[in-house]
Amino acid sequence: MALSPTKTDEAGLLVAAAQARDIVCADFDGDNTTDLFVADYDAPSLLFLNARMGKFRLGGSFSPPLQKGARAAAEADFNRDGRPDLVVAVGTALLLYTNDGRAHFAGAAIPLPPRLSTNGVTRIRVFDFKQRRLA
Ligand SMILES: [Ca+2]
Ligand SMILES: [Ca+2]
Repeated sequence: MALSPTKTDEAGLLVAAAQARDIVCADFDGDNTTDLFVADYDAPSLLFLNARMGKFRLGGSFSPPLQKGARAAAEADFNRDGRPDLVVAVGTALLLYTNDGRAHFAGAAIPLPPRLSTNGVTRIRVFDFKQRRLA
């Protein structure tokens, strides 16, 4: 099924995100609906909160604010508080945004080994190497 610009606009998803590099789905605001995080390269990344009935609205807050240059993103409950968090690769940095459960995120940089900090991260996959459930 082709996605028409009209339907995309009706859903609230028609935005200038020409260089979207990754999309992460999770219930970031705790309302039992799936939200969308779009990691964008040419513009700051965006969080679309599910407004139900096939509609989304921009939402959430990020500190530090989202920047352009995102190359990849992933979701998991990194701090094991039951709320989905985000990790975003921006330029040569990797930022962990912990979620308060209402789509308010506090970010902290994750130090990268020199090889990765030179080339940047272009893909993120989450795996629990200690066999504890993350997501
Ligand atoms: Ca939601
Ligand atoms: Ca969490």
